[in-house]
Amino acid sequence: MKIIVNGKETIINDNARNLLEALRDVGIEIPNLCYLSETSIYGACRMCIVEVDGQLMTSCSIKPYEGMNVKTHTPEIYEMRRGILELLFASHNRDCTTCERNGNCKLQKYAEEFGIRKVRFDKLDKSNIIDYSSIIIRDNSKCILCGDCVRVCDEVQSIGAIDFAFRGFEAQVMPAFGEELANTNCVLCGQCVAHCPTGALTFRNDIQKVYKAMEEGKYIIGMMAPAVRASIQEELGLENDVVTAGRIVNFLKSIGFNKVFDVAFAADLVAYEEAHEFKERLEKGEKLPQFTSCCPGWVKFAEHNYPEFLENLSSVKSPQQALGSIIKRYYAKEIGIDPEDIYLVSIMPCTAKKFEAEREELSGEVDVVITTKELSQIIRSSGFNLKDIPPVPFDRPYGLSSQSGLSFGKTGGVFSSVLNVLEDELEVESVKTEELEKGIRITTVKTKNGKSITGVVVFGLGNTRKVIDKIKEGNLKVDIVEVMACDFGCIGGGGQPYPNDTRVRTKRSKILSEVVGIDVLISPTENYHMLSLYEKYLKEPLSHIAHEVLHTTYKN
Ligand code: HC0
Ligand code: SF4
Repeated sequence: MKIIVNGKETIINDNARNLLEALRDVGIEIPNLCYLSETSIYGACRMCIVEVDGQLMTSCSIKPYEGMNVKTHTPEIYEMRRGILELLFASHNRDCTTCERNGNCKLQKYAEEFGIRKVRFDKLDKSNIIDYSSIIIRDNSKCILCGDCVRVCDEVQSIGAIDFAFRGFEAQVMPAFGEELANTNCVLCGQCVAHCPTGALTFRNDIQKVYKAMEEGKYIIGMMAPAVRASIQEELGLENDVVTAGRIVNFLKSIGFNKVFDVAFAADLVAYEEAHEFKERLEKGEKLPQFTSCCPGWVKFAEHNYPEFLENLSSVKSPQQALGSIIKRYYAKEIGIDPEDIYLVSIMPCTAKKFEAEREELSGEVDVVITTKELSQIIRSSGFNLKDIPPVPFDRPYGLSSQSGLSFGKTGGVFSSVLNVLEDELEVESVKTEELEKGIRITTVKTKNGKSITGVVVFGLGNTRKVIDKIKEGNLKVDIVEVMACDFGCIGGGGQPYPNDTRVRTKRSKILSEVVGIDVLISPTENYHMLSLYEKYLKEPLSHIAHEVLHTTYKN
C-alpha cells in the first residue's frame, strides 16, 4: 500500500497491524511507552501521536489506509511529546543513578532525546512501598502506568498476578488486595520485567554473592545456559559474534573462576534421561502425555493450575539442577574437594531459575543464579572488553555439548533432542510439523513399524493453557509436550538484556542457530563425556542412582 510519510510516497506493508508498526518497518521508530506487539493495544501513553490527514492521532490505534498523509515529527508533535514526558516526571522517582534500569530505561532515554532537563511542575509523591517479597521486585514510584506488565501477565501468560488498583492520581499496579507478589500466583517468569519500560519491575541482583564467595576462597565453578551466548552480545557491542561463549569462559577464568562448564552438556544428559523415561511411559502406556519440566516458570504454573497433570511432568531435573547435582555429589569427590567448599554460579537468561535453585527439594545444588544482565554488569564493571578476549573452550568433562543440547535455549530444542536420542530405536520414517498458531506447533513422527508419535511444542503460558485445556477436553491427542514459559523459549527469558521483545528474540534465535552450527556433535547420544558419566557413575538411564541424582518431585 502507498501512503505519504513526511511528504514522501512510501510503500508500506499491507498487513501491518497499525500505523506504528508500518512506520517501524520502513525505518521510522515512533516514540512510545506502552506499545507491545505481543499484547492488545492500550493507547495509554499518547507518545506515539502523529498527524494523519491534518489530525493528531495515536499511531498505535490507527490502521493504515491507501493514500493517508502522515507527518511523524512536527513542532506541535514534539511539544506534545515533551509535555507528556514532563507530566510523567511530575510524579516519577528520579533516583536514576541507583536504579537497576539506569542506562536502559525508556523514560530516561526519551528525557535525554527530548531535552527534558527541568520539570515545570512540583514533584508529587505517591505513597509507595517497595515489594521485595519475591525475586521480582516492584517499585511503584517508578511506574508510569503504561500497563505493559499487566497485559503481558494476563494476555500472554494468562496469569493476571498484577492489575490496576485505585483511580486517578492514586492509581497503581499491584497484586489483588495489596498482597505481596510472593503470595500470589506469580510464576516468576519475568515477562513483566522484560516488558517494563522503566525500573518499576526489576529482579533481585545477586552479583555481590559471587564476589563474597570469591573473597571467602571458595572453589568457584561457573556454568552457562545455552541462551546467554545468543544475547549478551547486545550489551557488549559484539553484534553477531558467535564465539561469545568462549570469550566469557576466558573472562570468568581471568577474574578467578576455577572452572567453567556448559549447561548445554547437562541438556544432553537431561535429553538422554528424559527420552528413556518417555520410552518407558510409551511402553507402559502411562503418565502420557509426558510434559518437559526444565522450565521452572512452567513447573510453577503447572503446580498452581494443573496439579492433576503433575505426574505427567518428566521427573528429570532441569539441566541447571542436574549439573548442580552431579557437581556437588560426584565431581566434588572426583577432584577431592569438599562440596561445601564449592560455590556453583549458574548463568541464566531466566528469573525463575533463581527461584528453581532455591526450591526446598533442590536447594544446595546451585549456590547462586545470575542472569545474562548481571553477567554483563560484571563484565562491564571489570573494565575488560570482551571483544579483545580470545575464546577458549569450556572445561571438560562438563563442557562438551551437542547441537541438540545447545538448541534447548530456544523453543523446540528439548523436544527435538528427545527425538534425536530415540531416533535409532524409533526408526523414523517421516516427520511432519504444522504451526497451529503462533507459539503452538504440532509434530507427527511416523515410524517404520507403522506407529506414530505426536508432540506439541508450545511457548507462552497462555498458549500452554490452551493446549492443556484441549488435552483435558479430549480435543488433542498427544504423546509429548514441550513447554517454555517465555515467548521463543529461554532466549526471551526475563533476565535477558533490554529491549527484550519479538524483534530481538527473533535475532537471538538466529544467532543461537549459528552458534549451534559450530559444534560438531549432532545428537546427545554422541556426547562421549555424557556417556562416560553413565559408565562411571550413573550406570544407565533410569537406574537407581540416576533417579537419586537426576530426578525430582513436584508440589501439589
Ligand atoms: Fe534454558 Fe535450560 S534451556 S531452561 O531455556 O532445559 O533458563 O538457555 O539453561 O536448566 O539447558 C534457561 C536456556 C537453560 C536449563 C538448559 C533447559
Ligand atoms: Fe506475571 Fe510473570 Fe511478572 Fe509474575 S513474573 S507478575 S507471572 S509476568
